[in-house]
Amino acid sequence: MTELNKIALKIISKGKGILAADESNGTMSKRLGAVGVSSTPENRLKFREILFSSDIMNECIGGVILFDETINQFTSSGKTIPELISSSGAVPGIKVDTGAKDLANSTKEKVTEGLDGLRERLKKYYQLGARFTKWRGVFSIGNEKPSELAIHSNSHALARYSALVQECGMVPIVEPEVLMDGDHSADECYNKTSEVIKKCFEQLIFNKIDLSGVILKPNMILAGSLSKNKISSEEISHKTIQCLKNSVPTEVPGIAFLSGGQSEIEATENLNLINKNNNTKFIMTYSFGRALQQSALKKWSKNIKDIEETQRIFNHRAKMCTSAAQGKWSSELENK
Ligand code: 5MM
Repeated sequence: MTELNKIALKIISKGKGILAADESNGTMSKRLGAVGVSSTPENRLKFREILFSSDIMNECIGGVILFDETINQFTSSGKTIPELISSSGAVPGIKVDTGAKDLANSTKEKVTEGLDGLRERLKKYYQLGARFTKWRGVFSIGNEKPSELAIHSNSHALARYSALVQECGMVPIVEPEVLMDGDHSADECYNKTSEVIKKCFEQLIFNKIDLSGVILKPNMILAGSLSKNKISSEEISHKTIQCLKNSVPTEVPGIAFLSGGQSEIEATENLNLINKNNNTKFIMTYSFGRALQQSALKKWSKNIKDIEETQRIFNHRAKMCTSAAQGKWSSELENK
């Protein structure tokens, strides 16, 4: 077992999942603005510190993805944020891409940037305590999209990123997100997601990546958010498993899904069925942002001094997601 494989397994084994708290300041300002809290570095830290110091971290959260601002901040008692996360038994991680920018010669498609100077930034993050990283390529479906150009450009970047991350002794999370925006069918999502994931692994293999030290963070296979032909959770689980079985090399230890705009319950129920029906060797868990934080953020915004109630809500959500990562979730458990 390689060191990288050990780190990957520590993050995703035993029903543990990943808390994606790597919202850039722009996204975090939208999230905080939507609940009427001003987006200052202090407020962003306050909310995140409440989550990272929750009781449930030890039982459910194997890794936390941070944004550059947060990995450099200190807790109220003077610890660094990576120290706080490590003290709960979770692995600190860091988002290292610098965002999705317009892809030249495409029709409004995106390419994720951040390769320039990455080797040096990675060394700094390693010293700060990070042991895994994240890079997100984003694709939309519709009007000949995603184009071959967008798929090629983003998978090439994901592979070059992964090589640099492994060189620095960290596990890369490879996140090719096919967005659910649009009126496409679940089958279109299946076809496009398969094409994107296959291309990513083709590039990862070409770049000699140790696949046992990689975590894939994909979308689930869903009909577009505006589609009139939604499919059931049971169908979502079968299509998602099939897609991954056909496109992910077996050396990859695990898959940690993004929630992508699904509600907390939808994302949990779908993950649960994916695990119940999982006939692969991949660990299937979560790397949720919104589906772990939404309710806690809403509650916190009502009274930002009420740490206990915010943590109670976050603890419950994380527990539900971990039950789902073991195929043990039920709606009764949700409402207990
Ligand atoms: C937490 O949000 C991340 C994106 O932040 P920026 O868009 O500000 O860079 C995002 O990559 C996230 O990690 C994944 O999309 C998963 O989050 P969701 O909310 O889809 O589960």
